[in-house]
This record gives sequence, C-alpha cells and structure tokens, in this order.
Amino acid sequence: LFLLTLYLFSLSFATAQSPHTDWFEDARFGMFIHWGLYSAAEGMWKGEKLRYINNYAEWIRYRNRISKEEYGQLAKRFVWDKINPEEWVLLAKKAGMKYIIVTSKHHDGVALWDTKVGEYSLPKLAGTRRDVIREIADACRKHNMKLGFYYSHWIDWEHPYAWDHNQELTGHVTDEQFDEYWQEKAIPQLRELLTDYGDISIMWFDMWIPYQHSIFKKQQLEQAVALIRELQPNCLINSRLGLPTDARYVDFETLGDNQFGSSYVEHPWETPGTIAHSWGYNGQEKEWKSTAQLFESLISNVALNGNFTLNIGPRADGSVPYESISRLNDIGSWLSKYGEALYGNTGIKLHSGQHDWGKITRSVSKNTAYFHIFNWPLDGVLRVSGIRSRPQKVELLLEHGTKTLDFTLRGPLLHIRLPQAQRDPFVSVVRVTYNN
Ligand code: FUL
Repeated sequence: LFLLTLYLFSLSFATAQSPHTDWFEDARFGMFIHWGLYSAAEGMWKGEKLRYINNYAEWIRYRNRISKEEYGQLAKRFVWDKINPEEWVLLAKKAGMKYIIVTSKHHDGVALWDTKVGEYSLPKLAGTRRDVIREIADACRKHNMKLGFYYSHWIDWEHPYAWDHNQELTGHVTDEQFDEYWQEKAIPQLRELLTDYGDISIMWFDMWIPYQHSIFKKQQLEQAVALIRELQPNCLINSRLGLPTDARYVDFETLGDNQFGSSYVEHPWETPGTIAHSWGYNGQEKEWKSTAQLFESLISNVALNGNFTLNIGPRADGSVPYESISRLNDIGSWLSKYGEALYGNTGIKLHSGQHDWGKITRSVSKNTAYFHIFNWPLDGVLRVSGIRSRPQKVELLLEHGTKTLDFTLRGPLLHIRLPQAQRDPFVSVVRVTYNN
C-alpha cells in the first residue's frame, strides 16, 4: 500500500526553461476572451440554432453556412456605448488572474482592431472609430495585467486562400495560394499587432495538428517566429503554432481544449478551458461547469506544473454572462485568501497513484507544501501517504491567519487532524512547512 513514493522535498527540479517564461509559470491563472462578430449571433442564425448540437458558437459562420456579406452585418449589432473592455480586465484582476489572452482574429477572419490589411475588421464593418484591442491593451497596462493575442493563423474563413479544414467555405487551396494569404494577410497583420500595442506577452496561435500534417511549410511558421522574436523579444509563443515544443520556436505547450494533464511536466504548459461549452457567447448555452469543477481544474494543473487559462465570452454589448462572473468572483475571493498555495508554485512528481482527498502543490523557495482538500475526510483525519520526513509545522490556512494542526507521522503516512468548523466551502488548504 505504501509503495507509493512521493519523494517530497527530496528532489530538486532542474528548470530547463529560459527565465523569460518565469512570469508565466508564476502566474498560473489567466483569462481567455473570445469576442467577435459571432458574439452578436449568440449561437443563432435567422431563427435557426447553431448546426451540430455539440458545436462552438464562434463557429457559426462555418456551421450555418453564412455568406461573408451577411455575416459582416452582425457588426451592426454591437452596442458601443455599453462596451467597456476595462471591465473585462477588472473582472480578471478580481478573479486573481494574471494575464489575458484576447481573440484579435478568430477563424472568421475578422480583425478586432483597425487593421490596414483589407476591409474585414470590426471597426470598418461596424463603422466605429473604437479599437477594442487598443482599449484592452491600455487597460492591461493600467492594471498591471500581462496581455496576449489569440491569432487564428491557419484557419481564416474570410480569405479565399486561407485554410478551411474541410474546404467548405474557401474551397481547394494550393500551396502558392496559401502563401499569398500568409504573406499578404497573416504576416502583415501580425506585424501590426506586434508593433502598435506596446508590450505583448503572449502570441497564442491555434492549429491543432503539427505543421507536417498541415498546409504550412516550416519556413512560413519560422517567419512568424522570427517576426515575434524581432519585434517583441519577451513575447511567449504557444505550441499551437504547429512547430515542435523546442525553446527556439515555442515557449509553452497548449493542451487540447479543456484537456487536462495526467502527469507532472517540466516545461511550461496550460489548459485552455471554458466555463460554458462554447468559447464565444451562446444564448442557447446549457453547459456551465460548477465552481468546484473549476477549482479542481486550476489546482490540479498547478499540481502538475501547469497553468489554467479560463475563458469568458462577452456579449456584443460587452456584458459578461452572470454565470461566468459569479464563478470568477468565487475563485477570486478564494485566491485572495489562499493565493500563496498556487502563485509561483509547482507540484510534485507522484511516482504512482493519486491522493483521493485532493492535490499537493509546493513552493520550492519556501520549502513548503500545500494540501488542497477536495474531499474532506469523514472522520476528520487527513491521511497523506508518501511523506519522507517530519514537517516542522502543519497549519490550516484561514481567511485571516492560520490554525496550527496536530499531526503524527507513522512511517510514510502523515495523519493530520482537521477542524470541521473551519472547513472552507470550496477547498481547504493545509500548509506543511519544512526546515530549510
Ligand atoms: C479551438 C478553436 O477552434 C475554438 O473555436 C477556440 O478558439 C479554442 C480555444 O480553440 O481550437
């Protein structure tokens, strides 16, 4: 039974990454924002629901076969006197998130900023002088929030020569045509994003297959990398660019949508997750994850050395669904009490097995471990297996201060007596301190 070996505090982890990813690994929790013309459709087109029940609302142009012109009309539904991107930044801040990634151009090909490349941008289609990307960038700077741009580099349903994976909207594309899209739209737009909006901390690309299986030539993707490294040397690049997770190209790994890790990984990584099913706003949304589920996702990722980038899909008037706000507020107030157990923390390598009561994170610099209790033991005794040495101190973290807990170490099994009355409604955290 106790063959489970945790090697708690006996291993030092070599971090192979370059220091410029440190902030990302310390941050642990970020906000994704999907906002675009699709937000105005709200998952409905001319009285017809989004085709394919299990689909994303931001895919409506493709799924419901909307023409480019008709789709462009959605821009007229934006309520500019209500839209205030600073509110999104403040929501992220209150939720304890440390970075924001916003869709500068999603698969529909519509740039959210006033791009000089073509006519297909939200400001031009809506006839507004507002540049939401600039407003978000300014608000991020004001509130000390790192900023990243999602840019759909592979799929672009607006451009006749970009990729649309089933070739349903743009038709067959030759390598030469695709390169025309790449050189005349994608690269110039990336240059604008990397030049005109101050410091950009993340460029988030979105292709879910390696480049060898795509229309991309390696040199085309390398061109994007070179541009980013030249214009924004501190900007991180995610693995959905399509190039291998090699520090020359890619700074962190992005798992599949709502996909979670299963083992400890040394390099920086994240799960992009949703609170609902869709990423873009869907008025028909039925699937909301529980707050408990979101806590488990965040904490479990940190316990495997990963991040959680959690999405909101604001409406076309800029408002954020109440379901998202309430969950984010709960997480934010929890983090304001127990943030030391996640920010700047990593996990431990479990050589086998899992704990049925919750997850362990640890702060290397403080020589401290945190036990996150998802399932409070019925008899009030937390049993933690695989402990090698005797802790100096065991405490329950409270809103204000801590409560010292009694514990015994029997072999590799730590027994901690928990005070029922001080149980946190979401996740209680026990801090275990070792001598330096
Ligand atoms: C996926 C996209 O197809 C979704 O629309 C969403 O943007 C998600 C984050 O990535 O691959």
